[in-house]
Amino acid sequence: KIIAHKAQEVAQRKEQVSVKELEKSGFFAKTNNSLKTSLLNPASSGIIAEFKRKSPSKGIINGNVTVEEVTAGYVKAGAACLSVLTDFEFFGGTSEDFLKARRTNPTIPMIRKDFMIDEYQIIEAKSLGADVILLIAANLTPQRIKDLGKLTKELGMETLLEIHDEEELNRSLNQYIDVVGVNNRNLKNFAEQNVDASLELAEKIPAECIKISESCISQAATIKLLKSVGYKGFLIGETFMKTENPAEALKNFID
Ligand code: IGP
Repeated sequence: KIIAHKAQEVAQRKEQVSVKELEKSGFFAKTNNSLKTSLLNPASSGIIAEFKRKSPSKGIINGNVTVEEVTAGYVKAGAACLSVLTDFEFFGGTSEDFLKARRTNPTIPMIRKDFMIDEYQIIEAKSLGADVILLIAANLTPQRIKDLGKLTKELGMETLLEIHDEEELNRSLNQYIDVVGVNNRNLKNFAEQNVDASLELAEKIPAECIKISESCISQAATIKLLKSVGYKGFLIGETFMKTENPAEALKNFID
């Protein structure tokens, strides 16, 4: 359902803004802020802080904060990377949100968080100043993951591959994947509220892959546990966003 909607949206956008038009963006000349490099730095907090207004499972999470204040706060508090949703239908995010966050925070790695299915969206991500794009294994064939990953690399960006289980991992890994993310929240089962998926998959992911754990992280102690099994990054949205001051909430996760 999400993918059908996204395909429609992309078709519409293509008619409104041509690839030629996108390519005029000054961000094509920007050097990439590498997520990989950031996570490999031993001094990194590893925290990938997300700006998330609403979600399909929780509804409105926070409607009272601006993307500029939250992302600037995250960076100041020590985030290793920012994740900004651009999907409007399900998460209330926009390209404008991304651009505002990018302009406010020029040097930190930024993930464009959306359901990527088409080359056009990768070029669009570049035009918005993204450093990293997300490919969700559950939504894409192995060949599409390769094609989109290759283009991402050609544009100087990095690819985060999101998986839920071993089967998705085994069929989707390829030479263009920079970081592997285990999503603890299975999109088929929004109820999941633990990091068991990350703990189970830790040893299945090849040691040379940089791995991160995504979603359902609500306590600082969980980060210690995930670090002990090899995770270098921790993607957190709701736990921060549901508070009045998301950046202040992030500080409790930094030691
Ligand atoms: C953040 P949480 O539980 O901390 O809010 O999760 C992030 O992992 C989640 O928003 C997410 C997501 C996605 C959103 C992970 N993968 C794919 C949209 C699309």
